This record gives sequence, structure tokens and C-alpha cells, in this order.
Amino acid sequence: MPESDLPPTPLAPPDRQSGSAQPGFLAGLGWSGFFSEQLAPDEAGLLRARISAVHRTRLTATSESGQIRLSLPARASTAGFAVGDWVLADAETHLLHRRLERRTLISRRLEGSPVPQLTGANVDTLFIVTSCNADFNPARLERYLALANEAGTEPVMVLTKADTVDDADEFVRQAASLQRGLVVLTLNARSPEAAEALAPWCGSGRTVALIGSSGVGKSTLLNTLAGPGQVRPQETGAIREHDAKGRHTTTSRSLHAIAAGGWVIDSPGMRTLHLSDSESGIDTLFAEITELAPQCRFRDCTHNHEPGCAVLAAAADGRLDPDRLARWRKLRDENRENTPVANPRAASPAGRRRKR
Ligand SMILES: Nc1nc2c(ncn2[C@@H]2O[C@H](COP(=O)(O)OP(=O)(O)OP(=O)(O)O)[C@@H](O)[C@H]2O)c(=O)[nH]1
Ligand SMILES: [Mg+2]
Ligand SMILES: [Zn+2]
Repeated sequence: MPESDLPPTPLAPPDRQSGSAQPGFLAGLGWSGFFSEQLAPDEAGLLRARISAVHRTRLTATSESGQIRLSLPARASTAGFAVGDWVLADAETHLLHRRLERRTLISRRLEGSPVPQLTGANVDTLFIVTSCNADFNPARLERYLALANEAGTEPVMVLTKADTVDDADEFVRQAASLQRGLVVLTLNARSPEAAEALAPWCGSGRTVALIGSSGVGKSTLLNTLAGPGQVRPQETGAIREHDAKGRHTTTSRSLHAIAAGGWVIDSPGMRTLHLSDSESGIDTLFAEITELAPQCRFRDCTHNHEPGCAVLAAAADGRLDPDRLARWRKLRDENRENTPVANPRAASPAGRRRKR
């Protein structure tokens, strides 16, 4: 990739790119006490920068000096860096010094790859984007929710293309039933009103990441949030009419400033999400099942067949949705299968590694 290939549009509105150190700039970019506490006394003079794009051989970042390309130490790799990471660098040469510990990290294992894919770091809110059309799939949305819960980010369900249906209520009802207390919004991602609806999560210093399948309107939403009069930060692409599938228009992750003062990480459309290392995220997602478990006769009840099982009893008398129970079992089993166990001697299949 050419060296001049910085993200195509300004990462920050012009006044943020002046190069002058403005008061509050770092706080607006998401810096907080969590990060300053990590600084050693001799690191006070280093530049603090936030990664805006991760390429195979280079990192770009936004900082008080505007958008910069970080110089990497000899033989250093960009693997292990995520968009949204805070790093320290030399203020003059922009030589990378180190990455700071993350507040949150959205990551997943990819089948056949030893390195996790990092969707975003230091994210406050995950906008789970789906559309009021054939893309809407409760089982897939539950996977995204488990990912958000596990990462410690607040999930918000954003249903786009509400303008294409007569009535979005059934989509809202189904989405709201997926997790207790879940905020569900319907909107037209192309309309300026979408920015108003999303404003509570988009203020200065806040970071939002967008996930969802291709074609649901993630980049359209980002362009709307960037505000009128801005160069559109991202390309968007039409979907196939017969099955509403997108064409994978966005191909890499990137961090963008938005009009409300916050920051948005846009991502390529996700294909399949296999869960791993997500036990607590799944427990939060299926709170109605998690809460019944202590009433089972056996402490290690699997809720598959045991006598005295409170979960099976609830499913039998209609208090628990049998479809939810079936999907919970599937996710629990998949997560166990994909998650390295804490005690390597207890691991039966070869290749399992210690849980971090
Ligand atoms: N009518 C309508 N069209 C929308 C809405 N949101 C997105 N679109 C259209 O849907 C298509 C796909 O939008 P994109 O923003 O490219 O979707 P994406 O999620 O970024 O897709 P990938 O980059 O491929 O992952 C474009 O033609 C958009 O104009 C909406 O709320 N209403
Ligand atoms: Mg896109
Ligand atoms: Zn049970």
C-alpha cells in the first residue's frame, strides 16, 4: 500500500487539525485518568496519540499534532494494535514508544488463525447495526450482544432502513426481547434525524464502534454522524435487491471524528461471528437462564436432561422461550469448544491454550 495512503478524509474537523495544543483536546479524543495513571514520570514529554488505522506495515494516529504516521521501531509489527488504541510516541520523530493498556477491547478469534481480530479498543458503545429487512436475524444479533457484553462496552441496537417498511414495530419487539434493558432504535441512516437519535452516545470524548453485516448502513450512518458540510468520510455501496446482502464496500477499520464531538470506528461487514472466551457475555445476554440456574438440584446442572432442573421446568411451563433456550445451548457449546481452558491438563483436544 502506498505510503501516502492515509485515510481518505480528515479524521478530525479542521479546527482539530490546526496542530495547536488546544485545551481539552485529549479529553475530547477520549483520554482520561485511566490512561494518565499509566504514564511513568519519564514519559510525560511523549506525544499521546490514538490509532486511527492499522495497516500491515504502518500505523496512523490522530494527536494534538493532527493526523500522523507513526514510525515503527526496526522489525516491529503492527499486529496486536487496534483502531482506538492509545499510544505514546516521540513528539518530534513520531517514533512509537509503547501502547497503553486498554479500557475495553472488542476482539474475536478467527477460525484457523492464532491471532485474534481486533475490532476496536477503548470503545464506550457498540452500535449493533441491522436493517428492517432480510438481514434481521435474532441468532446473529445475540452473538454481537455477547461480544459487546464480554468487551465491557454498552450495546445499542440500531435498526436502519426504517423508511423502507410500513411498520418497524415487529423488528423492535424482537430486538428488545434479546437482552434485558437493551436500547433499540429505528432510523433512516441517511437522514440527519439519525444523528439526533444517536446523540446520547456521541458526545465529546465518547467512542462508538459500528458492527453488523455488509450493507446494513454502517458507513452511511458514519457519514450522517460526521455532519452536514463535511466531506463524506466513507464510501457506501448499494445492496443486492433479492436478498438484501451488501457488497463489502468497507474493507478496513478506521476512526473518524463526528459532529457531536465523539469518535466512530467504522468496520467492514462481519461475515460469521464464532464466539470464544465469552462466558460472562453469554451469561449477561441470557440473564433469564443464568438466574434460574441456582435453583437447579445439581450445582453443575447442564440444563440438558437433569432431574430437578429449574431451566427445563421454566421452558416446560412457558416461562422461558424454548427458542432462546435452544440458542443459548448452541452458543454455550460453541463458546466452550472454542475457548482454551484454564487448566491445560484438563484440555482434551490438542491445540487448546491457556485462557488469558
Ligand atoms: N433507505 C435506506 N437506505 C439505507 C439506509 N442505510 C443505508 N442505506 C443504503 O444501504 C446501502 C449500504 O449502505 P452502506 O453504508 O454502504 O453499508 P455498510 O454497512 O457500510 O456496508 P459494508 O461497508 O459493505 O459493510 C447504501 O446504498 C445505503 O445508501 C437507510 O436507513 N435507509
Ligand atoms: Mg461500510
Ligand atoms: Zn438446570
